[in-house]
Amino acid sequence: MIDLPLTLSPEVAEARANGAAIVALESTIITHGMPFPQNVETARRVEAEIRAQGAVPATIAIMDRRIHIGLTQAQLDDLGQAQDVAKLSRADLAACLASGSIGATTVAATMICARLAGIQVFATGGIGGVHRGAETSFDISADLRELAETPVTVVAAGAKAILDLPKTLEYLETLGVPVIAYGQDDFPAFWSRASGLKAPLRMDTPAAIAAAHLMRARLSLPGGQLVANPIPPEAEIPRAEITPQIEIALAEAEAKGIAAKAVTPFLLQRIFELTQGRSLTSNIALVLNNARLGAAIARELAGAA
Ligand code: PSU
Ligand code: MN
Repeated sequence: MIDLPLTLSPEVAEARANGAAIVALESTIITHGMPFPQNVETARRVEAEIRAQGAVPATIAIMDRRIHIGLTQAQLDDLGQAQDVAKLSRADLAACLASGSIGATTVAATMICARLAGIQVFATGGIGGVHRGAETSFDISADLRELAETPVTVVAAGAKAILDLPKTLEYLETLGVPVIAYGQDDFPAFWSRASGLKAPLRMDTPAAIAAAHLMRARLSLPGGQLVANPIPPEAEIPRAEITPQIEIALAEAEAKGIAAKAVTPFLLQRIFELTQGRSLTSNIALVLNNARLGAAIARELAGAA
């Protein structure tokens, strides 16, 4: 057997042994996606929500040359306040583990770690995608290719409207990634329920999503599924209201020459400031909503196993 550098929390280890429902969670949203202390508070609330729904949360981060699957309260607190934590995607994961530094996992790296730990469902806020201007910058998130490679069902609120959503959908189609809108036809746009773009697939129940996940495995199709779960109506910022703030943030990023890994955190932070915190309130609501759906899908998969 290969000796993997995996450390499962006692709760996750027990759930694994019992075949119980587990939902993976990323840590970049904690270190780079939200300010302290809302980041740690949200991480705790998301874990509590998953437990309340009858599943076990597994927040993933890199510490002490190990992939930690399930963090203690103290580890979450440390991560939420630590400075200069590396943002890890597929390209950085092994180097971070080998060097012994602390790392937060993006959607791509969390999918890799979840698969290694035998976890099939992962809930987050939004995935990375094709950035606006990608035709010159070539900025396309590694999250997209990971969805094509690694068999984990990812629940997100669509892709952030800071991205080029039509190109993101085209690229996912090229990669053969199922994009499933949950309970509506429109592909959701993170802070807003509607993007004006129809998602390629629509499913209305966790059972349908779990069945499709299992069928992909039976067909030996590599890659996962993207479940795009619209933000709850009471928490959404309608597209017309958020669009001007997005445009300002994008123009600033361009003027400052922000590139590569810094783009997404910069835009999230600026939109937080420009909306006087409203984008963060929405972000928290949609992550909790995704955690609930992720737990329901994980329960279906556990029942089917
Ligand atoms: N969505 C959020 N907050 C975040 C991210 C997404 O609401 O912090 C993070 C995720 O970890 C995602 C990453 O994988 O941003 C994408 O970064 P990039 O665009 O550099 O690939
Ligand atoms: Mn990028």
